[in-house]
Amino acid sequence: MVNKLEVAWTLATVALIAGVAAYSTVLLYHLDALPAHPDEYVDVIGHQWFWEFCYPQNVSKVGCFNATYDPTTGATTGGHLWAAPGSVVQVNITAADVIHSFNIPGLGIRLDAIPGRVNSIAFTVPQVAAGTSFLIQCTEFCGTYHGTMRADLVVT
Ligand SMILES: [Cu+2]
Repeated sequence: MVNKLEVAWTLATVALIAGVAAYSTVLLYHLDALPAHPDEYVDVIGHQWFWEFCYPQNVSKVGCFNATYDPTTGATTGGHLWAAPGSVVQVNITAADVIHSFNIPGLGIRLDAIPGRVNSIAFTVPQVAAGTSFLIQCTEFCGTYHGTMRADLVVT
């Protein structure tokens, strides 16, 4: 004999799980969606052991820039990921040699840099004063000098 209460709580559980699954699927789709017209495209290439930033569509920053981190002074020189406050930036991330991971902890951005593949993510630069910088750190162990694979997102 079928207990009506058992049928009811089974159906309620199935409905609850189906609802959470549907909501999560839609949310994940929107989280991965890239903006149609970001303000800036930046190609990010991970190397052992530095980050390279290229600005393919920015006439004022043509070319590629390597970030050089000096662990004795803690300073990063050379190239930066430059972006204007409030701008929407799409970064297209790859690697030249081994797997790296592009991470901006201050903005909650993290995406793997994989040779032969381009991973893209977009974010909005916070409305902060010009000159403010956010640490960029490789978070995938990539060899001897992985710990020095740092750069800065510099708000211009
Ligand atoms: Cu690394």
